Amino acid sequence: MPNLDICFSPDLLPLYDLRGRIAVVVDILRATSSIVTALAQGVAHLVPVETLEECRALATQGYLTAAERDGVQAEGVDLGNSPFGYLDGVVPVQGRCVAITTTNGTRAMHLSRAADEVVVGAFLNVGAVADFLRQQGKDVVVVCAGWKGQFCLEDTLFGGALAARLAQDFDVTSSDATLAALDLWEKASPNVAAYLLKSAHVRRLNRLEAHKDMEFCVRQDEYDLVPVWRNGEIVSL
Ligand code: 3SL
Repeated sequence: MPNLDICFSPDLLPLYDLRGRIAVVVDILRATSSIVTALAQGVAHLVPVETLEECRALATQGYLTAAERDGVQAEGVDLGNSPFGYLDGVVPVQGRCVAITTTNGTRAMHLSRAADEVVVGAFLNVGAVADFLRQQGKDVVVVCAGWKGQFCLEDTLFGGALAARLAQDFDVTSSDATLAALDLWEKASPNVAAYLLKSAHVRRLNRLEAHKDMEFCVRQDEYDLVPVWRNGEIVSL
């Protein structure tokens, strides 16, 4: 039976061997939720880059640019990191390609490159990701983007939700990290939005008046798509 493990922070990745495994990178608030939403709204592909300079440079190749630092949209780009940037129609996104850089989410993706496959996970597509992982039958590591190396409740909850859905098909009991995430999910799942009100990131987003983003990002199974990062591009399978 394949194993499902959880890495609580990208800074812990040196302790994990991702080779031969699938990495599910998750940054519920908000990078991976925004990436899933972008693809659902018809974005052709996204290129996750590490620096603002790389992101802005891709504009010359026709890319829309999306960039966030410390929760705020960077200067001189088309979009920030809110999923509503892809939904509100202010910037038409259908058929466009997007260069994206965020404080933690795109960093976690780059640090997960050793995996056989890098999958983008969010509550918005958790069921589709679970189905994909079942089909692949490989060991999985959920890579939580966290916040500047620190543990985050919301990404851990996603790990617990995914483990709960895969409990029949994967070993979800060998890793204490997965067991902890499952326990947390059991406590929070009756009302994820209410549970997350106490989290550091929700308090941070509320200060930025982005509370509706959190309410959107905790919706489960909104989109039936599995984004994978292949050949430098995040595409929907
Ligand atoms: O760090 C990130 O990748 C972002 O998702 C953080 S924020 O939600 O835009 O503040």
